[in-house]
Amino acid sequence: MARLDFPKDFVWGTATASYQIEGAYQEDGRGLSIWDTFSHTPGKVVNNDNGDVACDSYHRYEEDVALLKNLGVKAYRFSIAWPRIFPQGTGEVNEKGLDYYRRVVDALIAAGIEPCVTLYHWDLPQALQDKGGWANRDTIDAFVKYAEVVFKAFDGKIKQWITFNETWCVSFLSNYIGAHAPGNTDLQLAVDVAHNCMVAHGQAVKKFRELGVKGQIGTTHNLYWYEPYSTKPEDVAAAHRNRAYYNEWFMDPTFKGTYPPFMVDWFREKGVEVKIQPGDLETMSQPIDFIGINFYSGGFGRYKKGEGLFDCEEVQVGFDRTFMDWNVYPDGLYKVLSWVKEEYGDIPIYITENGACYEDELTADKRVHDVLRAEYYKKHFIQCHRVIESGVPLKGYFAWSLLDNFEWAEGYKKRFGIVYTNYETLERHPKDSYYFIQKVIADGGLDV
Ligand code: GCO
Repeated sequence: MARLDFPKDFVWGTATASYQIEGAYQEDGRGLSIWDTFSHTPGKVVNNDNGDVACDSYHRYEEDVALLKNLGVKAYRFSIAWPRIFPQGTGEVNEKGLDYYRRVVDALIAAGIEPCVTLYHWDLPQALQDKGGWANRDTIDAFVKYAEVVFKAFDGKIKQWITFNETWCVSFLSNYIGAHAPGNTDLQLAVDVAHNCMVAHGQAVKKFRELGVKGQIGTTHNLYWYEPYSTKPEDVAAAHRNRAYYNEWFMDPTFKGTYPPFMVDWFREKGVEVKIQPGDLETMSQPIDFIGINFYSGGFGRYKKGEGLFDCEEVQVGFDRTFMDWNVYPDGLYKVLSWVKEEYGDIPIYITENGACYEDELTADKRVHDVLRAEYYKKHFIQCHRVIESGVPLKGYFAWSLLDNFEWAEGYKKRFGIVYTNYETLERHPKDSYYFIQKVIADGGLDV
């Protein structure tokens, strides 16, 4: 048996997002977001579920904070719903919306937990979507205005700020694949959206510096670890394209102020151009204080003409899979974090999401023995430790998620929580994985 101790100042936390947990979708002046529209459109979400009530955290946030406190985390990552602050995306500030987050932030601070705020976790005001959404550059200005209001309202209380959550999902998943709101299927649109979001990120960072807001600012990208199935050049190239679609397409602009040229060429062959205006690349690559990485999975790819967008097919090599059908690839976490350091330097890294979906059963005595989820966490903690030992500046880890919640297009069927949500009574019940993480935090490490 070996003992793995984490650095004393390692930040343990959990994460959630506004639309996934809050509910109260029409309360206190909240405007509608693209997720209200999408989830209220029949056929878009499994079971036609929606976030009208979700976990009702809008009213039960104190219970959630108590769960966090009992878990022993140092930080909690949550997102602010833009349509609560600006119901129409721009215009008058809705103070009642800000008040809700004031209550949450104050409750966290009183419990000794550092609030980590995501400004954009996908709930774009519908009023802005009606004018073209992220494909319209006016949305960039609206975002910066919204960010400014939130920066000023919470300056000094927030340790970590994240501009965007998973720009890949905001762009390609939502505007090319069409699985998420607003549900478009247009590759040019997706590339435009990705670009505009990254410009908006950069402008928000500039505004943050200009205002002298306290705390640190960064962004969160969802990275995957794709490897070539063989050393054949065509397999290596195909797997690289697939990886770059998630990783380099977002990481290069953020850190290098460039797009990967081989991907630009690939898109151009498909008739798609990146529309860069003067100054954009410099704006996108504003220095940031840390990078947030959401990591769930990875895999192996090989060349196959006509397969997907990149002539790359995924090869099954016998990974365990979660209930989302995602490969469990803890080694991939080690590899991707090592790659980030190698490719982008010594930027402090936070895993802003990692976790797993499994089928859970609530026992008569209100327990959930989620052995597979606890094991998933353990395997990934081991890789976190290993990567820190190797010299990668990994500073913290946020488990996705504190509680079962609205899993976007998958509705409520897919549970990611370390706390079970009973959607009928809205009661919360900590699962075994919660107690596992609680012990790791209390012990400052784990025995393996
Ligand atoms: C994402 C989002 C989360 C998801 C989680 C599980 O990564 O897609 O940030 O909101 O719920 O990742 O799919």
